[in-house]
Amino acid sequence: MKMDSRLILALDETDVPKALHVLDEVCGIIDAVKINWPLILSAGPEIITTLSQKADVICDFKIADIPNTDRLIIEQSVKRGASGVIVHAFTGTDSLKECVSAAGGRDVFVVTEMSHPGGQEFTAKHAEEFAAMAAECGASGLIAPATRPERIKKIKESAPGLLILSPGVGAQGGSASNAVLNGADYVIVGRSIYGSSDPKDAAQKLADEIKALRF
Ligand code: 3DU
Repeated sequence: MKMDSRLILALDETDVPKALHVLDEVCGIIDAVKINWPLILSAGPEIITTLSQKADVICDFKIADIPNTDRLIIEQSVKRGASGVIVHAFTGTDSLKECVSAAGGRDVFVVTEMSHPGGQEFTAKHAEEFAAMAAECGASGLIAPATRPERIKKIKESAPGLLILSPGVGAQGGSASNAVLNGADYVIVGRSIYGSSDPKDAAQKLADEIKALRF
């Protein structure tokens, strides 16, 4: 995945023509597009291939199963054009190792502490362990909450060298700058871009905000 704007679009728009239009508008700005069940269930899995012709696609299926099922899901995602997948860590080391193996060099990003308030009830208690396990299993990176930027820093310390992708910017209340200043390598933004009346302008403003931090 390129590291240019450090912006990843979460394309949870379920109106398929609108989703395609949004991606066309912003694909020159974003580094990748992340898709989740809402768009897959609306458009069908062919959408992975369609989008992969325009941008790197990260399939956010939050895979959390036994190793064999994890492998089957990842193989199908990769076959359709995914360049990365998002998986849960609570399933344990064997599942996570199988995810990395099945991805065959594509990126595996591991959820640590989730960004919504409920993320503090369970995921926060194990986030550092999840991060260390992700590093041990050969994952590419971690998902850590832009809504709690101080936690990004802590989670990153548990797995130095792994990429940090942070959702929770905008609609969930987090700030792109705070996330990046606390260690996020990329921010993941959905509604603030695809729900905007001018998605291109919204994406450009976020890209400019991140660029102004001067790396
Ligand atoms: O809140 P937004 O509309 O910017 O979308 C955020 C996206 O990131 C959405 O697809 C959601 O499922 C995903 N995500 C989180 O928001 C928080 C997490 O901890 C993990 C994934």
